[in-house]
Amino acid sequence: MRSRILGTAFTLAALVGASAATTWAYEATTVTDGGSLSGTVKFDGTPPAPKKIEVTKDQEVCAKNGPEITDPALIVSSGGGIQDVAVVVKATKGKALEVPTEPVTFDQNGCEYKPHVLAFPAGSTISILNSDGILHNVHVMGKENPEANRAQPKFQKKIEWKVEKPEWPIAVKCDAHPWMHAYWLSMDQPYFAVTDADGNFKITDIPPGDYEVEVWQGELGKKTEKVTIKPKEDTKVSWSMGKSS
Ligand SMILES: [Cu+2]
Repeated sequence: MRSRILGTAFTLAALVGASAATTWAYEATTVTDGGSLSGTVKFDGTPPAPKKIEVTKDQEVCAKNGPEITDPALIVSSGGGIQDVAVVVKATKGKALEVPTEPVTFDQNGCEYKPHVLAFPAGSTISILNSDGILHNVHVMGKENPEANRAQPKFQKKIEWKVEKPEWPIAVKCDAHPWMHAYWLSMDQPYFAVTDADGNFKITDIPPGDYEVEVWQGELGKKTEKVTIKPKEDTKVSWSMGKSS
């Protein structure tokens, strides 16, 4: 009996030690009176015209979704909303960060990455699809996570890739098609969103309180906003970013 108790105590100590070494500051709790944060991120000033990319290779496949590829680096809707902006509430506790049981899809289609900005919980497996049937070369430029560079030949429809550590943004490039670029955001807490084509986002179940919110866009950089989340209420915001902000 005594040895069993000692054994249990030792196991617990080992687990505590292990988790202290591998987890981060975020604490999962039950959220019963959470509020939400929703709104739009708009371009400050006159929106730039979408940049067209010159396709210099594999023209027949790369043009399959249309004769031209629009550079995804900065896309502003007719209403001024910015697509692919990351909105990250800097929460230290709240609902659990749930790693998806199914892989998260990241496609290469018409020599474009879909989506341009992919946000997911740290620990997720990314399923990198090759819908083009040509050689792509996925170059994931992690700093906290290992940098990795893998050719994906035309016959290889899928590569699965686990991103263990929180880190954002992680630049992703194709070494075969220099215009292909994207970002992966591996998050250490669940209160994040990426804006849609109209610049809209919504984040739910946030514990009431005051927060800083990081707003990031690949071309425009990062800025910090402040919000107050009230119990069971939606806090609506309209933020802007520009070349100089
Ligand atoms: Cu490619």
